[in-house]
Amino acid sequence: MKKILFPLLLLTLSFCQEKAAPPEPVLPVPDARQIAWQDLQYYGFVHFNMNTFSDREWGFGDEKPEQFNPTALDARQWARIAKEAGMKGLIITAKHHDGFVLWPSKYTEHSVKNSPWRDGKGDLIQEFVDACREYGLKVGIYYSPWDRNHPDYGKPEYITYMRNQLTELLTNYGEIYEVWFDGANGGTGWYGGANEERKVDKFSYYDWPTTHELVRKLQPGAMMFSDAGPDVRWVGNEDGYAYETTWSNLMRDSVYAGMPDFDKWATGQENGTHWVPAESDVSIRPGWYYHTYEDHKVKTLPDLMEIYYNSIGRNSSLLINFPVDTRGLIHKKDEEAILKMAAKVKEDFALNLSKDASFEASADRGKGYTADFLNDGDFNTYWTTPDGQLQASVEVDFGKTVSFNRLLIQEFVNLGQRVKAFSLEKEVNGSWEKIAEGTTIGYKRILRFPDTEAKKIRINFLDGKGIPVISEIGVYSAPALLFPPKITRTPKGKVTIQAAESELEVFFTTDGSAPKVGQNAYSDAFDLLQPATVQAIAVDSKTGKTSDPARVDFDLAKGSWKVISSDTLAIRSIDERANSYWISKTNDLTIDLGQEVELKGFTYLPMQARYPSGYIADYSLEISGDGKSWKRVTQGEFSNIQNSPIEQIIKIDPTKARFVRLKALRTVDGNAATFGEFGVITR
Ligand code: FUL
Repeated sequence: MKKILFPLLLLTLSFCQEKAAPPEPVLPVPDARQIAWQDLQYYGFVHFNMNTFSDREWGFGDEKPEQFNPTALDARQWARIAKEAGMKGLIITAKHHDGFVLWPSKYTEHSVKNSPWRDGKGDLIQEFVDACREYGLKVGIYYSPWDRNHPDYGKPEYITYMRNQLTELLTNYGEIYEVWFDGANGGTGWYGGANEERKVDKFSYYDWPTTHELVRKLQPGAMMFSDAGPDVRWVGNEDGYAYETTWSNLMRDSVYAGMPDFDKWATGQENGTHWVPAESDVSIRPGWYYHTYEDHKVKTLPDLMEIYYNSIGRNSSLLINFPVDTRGLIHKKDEEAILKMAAKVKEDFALNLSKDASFEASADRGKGYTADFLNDGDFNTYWTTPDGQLQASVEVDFGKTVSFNRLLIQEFVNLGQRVKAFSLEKEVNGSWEKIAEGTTIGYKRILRFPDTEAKKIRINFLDGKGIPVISEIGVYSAPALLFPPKITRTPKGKVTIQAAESELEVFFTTDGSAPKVGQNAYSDAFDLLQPATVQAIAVDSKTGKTSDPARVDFDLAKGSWKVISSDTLAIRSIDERANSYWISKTNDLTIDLGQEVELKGFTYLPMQARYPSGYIADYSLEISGDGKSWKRVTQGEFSNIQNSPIEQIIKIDPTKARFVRLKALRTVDGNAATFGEFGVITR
């Protein structure tokens, strides 16, 4: 009888036990608006406005409303794609730096109301809002304070104009979740025909406090974004990457939108005075606006997964941009890319291995704050320690050996961001072995590490601004990213094959046959001086799954070539690096191939930089046996190079040559010819 009574007594006692007192917050803490927003995590940007039609990134302000003329605009297509990609909202460029507005504002003629689109009766903000509501997406508005069209820009009158327009946007379209204020200001502009440079004092000119008050009054739930917040801040780059150490705390009074040295504030500060979390913004292509010439530069799945882990996995939200095209639609390639990313994220986090594991902490605060709240799937319940106990650890027992490669941790940041250092260990024969470590956690931190196996792991909270207050801990096994491996060759002929993830095995061929699992495994870089086709596949040995094959047709290695030029930078035209380029003042490139070859053609890769110039439009190719007397063997045009600056492949009748010269007879923009990479075809 006693045997039963004692545990019963204990059980009754523990039920009667009062919930322990919650920990004190560590300031600053998010407000209700920020708490609601932080859960969104992932949403989309739509850059679609006058620049789409002027093919620019920053319009000058002198564009004409007639230029704005999408042929098949469908905001529902944008909303469908965003929804399918798992996004929670969309933000549209209602007005960009060129001043053109997407709604029939009564304060300007520089608007869709004077464009041919929908016979001037259209309201794109309304169409956008309707589409978002239909798909259950939140609506955000980007509004550029810099306005290169407005005659009053720089004067107090313009601030009234800006507030009038914000009032239209924030009154007429229902609930807005984020208002995005861009910090850019390049000075020059059309400004109603003045064509001059107008520099404003970015700190004082806009009188931000009054504008913020207006936004708060009209849209109390809206988060305001800028470099300086007040509610959400820029991450300081346009790569979509937050930092290993990312604080949501910011010394907000020391920053303002568009300040020149914002980078040094972008990580947030441990002792920041205000809660202003980071948002990472990035475009799915190099440009924010659509340019046909970037159709071949849509980010790959490995690129997008890096962005995901380096933003959402580092205490930041993620804002991915779609440069909507001149039809008014998201390009097929961009759609495919984002949906692949969404599917991969789903796959990586399909199963939380710690869902049924048992959690035990080295210390807890008592009832209501025990370690079993760490895997209950509820962000609002948490584990924490007694006051003063900054260091503590949590053991997770899976009950059986599991394999994993991701750790996801969420701090209950509603009580402030605290953790400064933590580590992950696994138990190996009774002792602990370190797997990974991190600094800040914040709303969400995801650590990635090579596949590892354990029955028990331990997370150590090593240092913090206060006691650890942790909402959730998840453990996952993300399948390897099966993307075709990257095959590259140095000018000297060393070939490297790299899979998207280090765990994958790579098999390759150089004889034109298809690569097969188990045959010819790649381990180290190898020499390949002569023309050959390299093909490779990546294989996940755990699942046996393989990637699509990668294939590169190499011709002669360039190690013994010489560029004949007094400009030492000319070597960049044959350095096998796609992102380097050479500007030739003489509009040609002359190469000594080091030996006589049978020439069957050549390749020209235009420069690949974000703001290119000097693409060759019309060319000629000359050859020589001695470098003195030259013969033209072909000439022609690189068709459509402006819109599609991919590698140009030109075949000729076979001829012997030791020296070759590619001449630009005309460049697309009239600037000096540029050479991304030049190669010969001898196969
Ligand atoms: C920048 C702007 O200058 C770009 O054009 C783009 O809108 C990006 C999101 O913000 O500051």
